[in-house]
Amino acid sequence: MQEIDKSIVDLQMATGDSYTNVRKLVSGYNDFAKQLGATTTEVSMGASDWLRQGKSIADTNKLVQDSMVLSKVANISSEDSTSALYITDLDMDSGEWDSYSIGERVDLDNDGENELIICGPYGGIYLDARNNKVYEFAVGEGDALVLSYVVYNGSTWIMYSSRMHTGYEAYHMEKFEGADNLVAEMNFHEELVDEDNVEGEEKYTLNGTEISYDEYFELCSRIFAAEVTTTK
Ligand SMILES: [Ca+2]
Repeated sequence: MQEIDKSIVDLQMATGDSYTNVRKLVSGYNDFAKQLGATTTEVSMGASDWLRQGKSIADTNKLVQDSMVLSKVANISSEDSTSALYITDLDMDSGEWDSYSIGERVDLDNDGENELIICGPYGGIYLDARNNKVYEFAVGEGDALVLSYVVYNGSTWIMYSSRMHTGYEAYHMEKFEGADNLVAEMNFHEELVDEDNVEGEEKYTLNGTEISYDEYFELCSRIFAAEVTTTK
């Protein structure tokens, strides 16, 4: 109870509001906290950080909810997640095509610890939590860089796909062992031999070397069968 009183004083200072109003706010956080398995103090501390940054109470409540969900899933402290700027920029669960939602936890960089997938436009964002901070591990940046991941040859690979133009598809795969340690890359693509003739012949390339259609088809079949898309 003592801790909660401290958070009330803290929130009062952040909002400049009355004890009664802040008490009401905190009992609301109590419900949030129960749903999320957090403590009311954790939630209140998050809220007072947002309020100090000049957010309204309504915005703060939304932000607290999103960042607490993130921090609980990513297992980081809520104080640190409020300093992660991208959360304020993300449109979470609005149902719009470009909104984001919390996805699976997957070991995307093969180091034995799970990263967090935020599903969203162009494959969303893959987050890595370490040293109590959240890092952007990979992000889908557009139609020419659609993010997904593949479990291939016993490891997880990040994949960027481009399928924007008729007769042209390109795939870039990256394998990490730890988020800072890129250990392998793979590039394969198909393109028109004559780019003005969309009905014409195509050529297929793997890591800079031309391969046959059969080889290309076999490679694509194996990879696409193991691909997990994270666009919602
Ligand atoms: Ca990992």
